[in-house]
Amino acid sequence: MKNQEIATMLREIADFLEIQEAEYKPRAYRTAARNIESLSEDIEDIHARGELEEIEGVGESIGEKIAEYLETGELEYYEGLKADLPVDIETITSVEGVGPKTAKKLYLEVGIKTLDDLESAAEKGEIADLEGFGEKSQQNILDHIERAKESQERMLLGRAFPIAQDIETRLHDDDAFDQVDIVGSFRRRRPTVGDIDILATASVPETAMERFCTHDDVKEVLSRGETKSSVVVSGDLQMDLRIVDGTEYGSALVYFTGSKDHNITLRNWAIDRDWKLNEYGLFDVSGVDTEEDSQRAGERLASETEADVYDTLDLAWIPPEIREDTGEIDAAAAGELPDLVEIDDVRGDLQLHTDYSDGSHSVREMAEAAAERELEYVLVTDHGPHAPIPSTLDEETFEEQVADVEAANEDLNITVLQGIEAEITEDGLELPESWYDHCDLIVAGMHSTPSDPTERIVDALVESPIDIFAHPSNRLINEREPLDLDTETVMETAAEENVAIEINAQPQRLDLDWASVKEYRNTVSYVVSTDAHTTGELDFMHLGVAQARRGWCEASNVLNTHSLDDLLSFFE
Ligand code: DGT
Ligand code: CA
Ligand code: CA
Ligand code: ZN
Repeated sequence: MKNQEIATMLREIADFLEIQEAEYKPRAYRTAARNIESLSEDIEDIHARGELEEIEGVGESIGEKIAEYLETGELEYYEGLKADLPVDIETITSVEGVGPKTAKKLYLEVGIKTLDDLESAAEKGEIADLEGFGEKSQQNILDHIERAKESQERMLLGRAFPIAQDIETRLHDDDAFDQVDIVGSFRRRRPTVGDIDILATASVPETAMERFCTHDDVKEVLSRGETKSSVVVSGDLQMDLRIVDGTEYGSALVYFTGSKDHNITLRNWAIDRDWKLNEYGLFDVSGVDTEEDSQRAGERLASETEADVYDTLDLAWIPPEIREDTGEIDAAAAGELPDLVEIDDVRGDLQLHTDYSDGSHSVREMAEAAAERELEYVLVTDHGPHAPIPSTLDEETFEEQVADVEAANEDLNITVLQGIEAEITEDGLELPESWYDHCDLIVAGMHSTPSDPTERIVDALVESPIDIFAHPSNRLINEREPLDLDTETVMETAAEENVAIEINAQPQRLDLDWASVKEYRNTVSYVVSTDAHTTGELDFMHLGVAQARRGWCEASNVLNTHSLDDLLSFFE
């Protein structure tokens, strides 16, 4: 699947166009990239049907470029832009504070092409001397370069998802493979993944390996062996495949799912019982000479299924999302594992944007798409005044939206609630008084980085009629640090003020982060919201639910698993 690869290319084109000060075009390319990234379908299949231009945000011009790239493996227009400015633009602009225009200047004046060039120039003090830069911006670059480097190594879960799922489906459908599972951090749904680990069984492992390593999507084979191979696929994602014996599949699943810390604690749990646990099985080694170093020494107690392994260890089966060694093994022993929330428990989505602010679709289109996903209610939350984005609601457009929402409620099979994503400013929400009457619920978020974020947020929670506090830390994974918040104070205030805390499902947010979700799950109530800006992004819900699961949440911890009446009565 080349969706991610194409989205990245379109973003680079947008950067180049921004440097040329092209109007509108950069935004058009970014919107197209965003829509392509959230497609669940393979863009090559869409192209095969001749339907590229039916993708939202893809018109004739972008459509033709995608077609050229898919058909020839290259896009002349893009190659031309790169030849004019031979800079690794996406990587350099991933440093917080470095935009496309800065990147151009750094290239023209210092010859910086790569992240490494940028780092060594900053270390040598060459950047401070440039006009318009100075010591402070040089230090800023140094401060943020580490994060940018890490972001090259770890892909967002939501970006890796379609790529990984596509490969999993392909291997499942391939006769050469029997069982196939994605394991590692992907199975645990960590917010970012270093690589994708795949575990499989196959009657003829050589044939399975051959199929895996020679597929069209493989860009590079890093290593190839009889039972283990590593490749890099389209989108620059590394994939490891391990083929194991079917009789040892369960213990291999446990081992390669991890986390490493979970495995260590589990292995010690086995050792305490005179057993040995490894990727080959669970063995009773009480009668075995300690000098014997065979991995399979002793009497095999379990290994075929994961359930067998945990069961034999006298543990309940532990969902992969909570295998992080934060108390799950003791809970499994005591029969006290949480009954984790599931995607099918979710009945509504409480943050989404429309074309009244920075979304791509109308109120009606978003509501219809939510109804197709069997949701019972949605809250429309376009950006209110003072949000630092180009298009926000004003008195006129808000009135229009209220009318649209009413009209949608007349004939759609879903309840559309009127909301807003209000900006938390120095002076609270600053909304026109009449808007409060029109809104069923008010979502508030902060999209700035003041020096006193906790104070501002706490004041707003206390003084304004906020129902849901959105993406609390305002982090962008791999891009922007979280706010320096006193999270405990914010959570306690939210609880006192009856404000729900959002778990935002956007791949780059996943905010509130899962560790805090776990810590405060008995203090506050959560909502999981997609913050969708397109109809396709409504499918991000599963990413948010996965983070709620990592935070040990049951359905009762998540308000949008409730019926509409129960949800609204919480906020009364
Ligand atoms: P990643 O790829 O950095 O996002 O994280 P993981 O968790 O997928 O780690 P990875 O790909 O290095 O290894 C996959 C799994 O294999 C890992 O979750 C647990 C297991 N594993 C790897 N190395 C070790 C180890 O040294 N000790 C133990 N007990 N397990 C390991
Ligand atoms: Ca991995
Ligand atoms: Ca790996
Ligand atoms: Zn927002």
